Amino acid sequence: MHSQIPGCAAANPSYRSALRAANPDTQSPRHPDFSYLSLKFHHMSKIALISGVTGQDGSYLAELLLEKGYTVHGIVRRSSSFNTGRIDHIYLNNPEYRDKRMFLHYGDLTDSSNLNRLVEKIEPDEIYNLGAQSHVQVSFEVPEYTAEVDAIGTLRFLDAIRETGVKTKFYQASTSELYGNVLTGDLDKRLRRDDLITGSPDIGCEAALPSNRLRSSLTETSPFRPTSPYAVAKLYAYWITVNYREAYNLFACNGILFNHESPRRGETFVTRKITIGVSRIMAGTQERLYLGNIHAARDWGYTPEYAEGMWRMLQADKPGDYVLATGETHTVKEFVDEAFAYFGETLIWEGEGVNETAKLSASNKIVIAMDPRYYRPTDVEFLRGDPSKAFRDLQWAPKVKFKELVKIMMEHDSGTGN
Ligand code: NAP
Ligand code: F7E
Repeated sequence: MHSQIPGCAAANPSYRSALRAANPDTQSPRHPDFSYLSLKFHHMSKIALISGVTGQDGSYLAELLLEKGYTVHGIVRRSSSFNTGRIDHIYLNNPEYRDKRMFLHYGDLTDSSNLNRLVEKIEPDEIYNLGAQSHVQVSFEVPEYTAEVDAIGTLRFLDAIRETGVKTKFYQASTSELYGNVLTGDLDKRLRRDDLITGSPDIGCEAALPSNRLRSSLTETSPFRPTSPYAVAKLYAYWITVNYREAYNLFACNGILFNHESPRRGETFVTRKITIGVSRIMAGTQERLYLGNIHAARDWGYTPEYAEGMWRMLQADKPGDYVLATGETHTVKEFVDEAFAYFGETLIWEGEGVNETAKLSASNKIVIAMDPRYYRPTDVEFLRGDPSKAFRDLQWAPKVKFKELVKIMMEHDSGTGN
């Protein structure tokens, strides 16, 4: 048990100063009296600061950066229960990294002075702003809080960089939710569908993508039309990042990431809810899985590949905004079918709307039903991204597609993987 995160060191002086103290070739440290920082593992490696390090993306990104030799600082929210489960393997249980190349700090995106202090003391080379109230349906319940964290939290971070004058690069976790329903085009008559079809499949990434689908995919130049408090908050964050790049010459990038999933995905997001639910149904420990809008379609990718894309954005010559997506889209219903197919089961779907159900063809047992609680006031019906720009500029292309993704998650959640 620990009541405080080991290594949490708000009162400590600048980490970079400490590194300089250890290296006579660099400037003298401003604060030579650091106390706990072990320099053994510091070779003037790059320093990254990650908000949302305890989340799905933050945990994979931290792993990736540590593998690349970075020193990683993560911001952790105070919680009454442990919330570091996704990073315990690289922090709590890893003496090679813990408080040597990985440090955790209490903090919150609602607290400007905390962010200022962390940026000033850590002087990171790269900041990844992944922290957010990230659940779209929950944002309808807590819209003001979502705006505080997701929109103004981003401004707070950017302003901390400006105020402290720390030279750093900034990654903003933008989202395909910004587009809303522009591809289906039924929410706003001013948008002409033809104008939205801007995919360009002819720049060389056909091998990595299902090229026949790219013509109706969303790119960096497609218009935004957010349809939830979450998406509206992220729209502010997107534009304030662009504005700080232009106004203050900041190296700031928006990663417009389409849905990405993994065994570490939060359990209330639909993919993980399905892989856990189907595993339990097949193990006989759960009767039925209740879902909402199963006709919604998403472009689902594999999170570790997207973490690599985030990093690549900050290594580019110039800052920019990039779509990361697979170019392949499937409905929630198809995800359910594929999850049962992992066990060799097929489903028979019957009914419509809230009365739609699915039964196992072998036993006739109803295993899927709808629950109106999971319908959203407004939902995004169809998303498909075109990552051609990321392929061209960053040589980023996703390898894991839908079927492989479902398999990875099913193996994990059913305990049948290696
Ligand atoms: P996630 O698993 O929900 O993680 C969110 C992280 O933000 C957690 O570490 C959470 O801390 C932290 N957080 C929440 N409120 C905070 C606050 N007030 N101050 C500081 N930290 C706070 O989300 P994810 O899937 O990793 O997504 C990472 C980022 O990418 C988010 O900004 C999300 O909106 C965005 N995004 C995600 C996707 C996707 O498909 N996953 C796609 C596009 C964009 P706790 O662990 O304590 O809750
Ligand atoms: O919903 C439908 C739901 O909650 C996907 C976040 O990471 O990706 C994520 O947002 C779809 C929606 O993800 C259930 O209505 C049906 O149409 O898994 P989700 P999301 O809303 O797409 C984007 C890119 C982000 O930026 C977000 O941070 O599935 N759906 N039945 C359901 N969704 C949930 N959660 N639960 C259901 O029972």
